[in-house]
Amino acid sequence: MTRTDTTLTVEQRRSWDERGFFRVAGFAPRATCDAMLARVTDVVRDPALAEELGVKVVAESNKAGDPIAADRPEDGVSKVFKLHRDPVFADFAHSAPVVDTVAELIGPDIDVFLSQFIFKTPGAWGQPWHQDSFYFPFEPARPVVGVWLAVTEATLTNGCLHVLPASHDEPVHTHVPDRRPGANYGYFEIVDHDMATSEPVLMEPGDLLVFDSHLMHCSTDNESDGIRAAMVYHYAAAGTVDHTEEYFPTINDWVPARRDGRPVPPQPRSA
Ligand SMILES: O=C(O)CCC(=O)C(=O)O
Repeated sequence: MTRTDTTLTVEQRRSWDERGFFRVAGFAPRATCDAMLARVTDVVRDPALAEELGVKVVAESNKAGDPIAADRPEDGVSKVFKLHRDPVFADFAHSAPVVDTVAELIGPDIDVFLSQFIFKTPGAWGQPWHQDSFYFPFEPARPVVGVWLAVTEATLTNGCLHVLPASHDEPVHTHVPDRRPGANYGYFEIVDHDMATSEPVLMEPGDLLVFDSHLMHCSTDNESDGIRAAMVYHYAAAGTVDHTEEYFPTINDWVPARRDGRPVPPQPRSA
């Protein structure tokens, strides 16, 4: 389902160390991306299925006043969280190419603790500049690794990611609530740092961005007439202590992903 060469290249390692991220072109086949989009669409169209899976569906605030067709509720959805126990998403999250790559950056035993499908339909807001570790009050605090799979192409027009190379060396900055009135759930932004040297990350379906949780990144609004979808997972070391509940209701769900040098097979939600 995915590429099988997981040892980091010299260039990937250098980019990770010096810039805080690397991109893997053609990591997953188009069929994997299409299966994810089809499955998450089924989930948001079926509230009973969404409840059974225990996912969290978040509305797109910038389309709050728009008419959304009853048979296309996904047009009004921003993100769907907690998908990583569903087989379509778990198969990817636990696959050897993914967990072996992430293990090179964290250590041999890792858990996947967060997943989100981002619809980014036409008119949807981008996510302002932030560091993912702002959301992760963990012990140890790092390393935490995000993997961002392009489900569709990501372009300057449809709201690709932008990253600030080398910002993974920054501490976690103060984040203020997204200043747009009625901003999307969970959107906070960094306003005390110069982002002038940022770079867009243009992606084709199946490309993967692997990034450090201190890397400053954002995405722009979708100004195109097509969807810009992505599936994002986060991983940390097994045994990490998660203090999120002490600050806000958690959407984290810790699942062993790799032990003893091997992927841990996906576990059903009731396990
Ligand atoms: O894909 C996007 O639009 C934003 C995603 C993002 O910033 C994140 O996953 O932390």
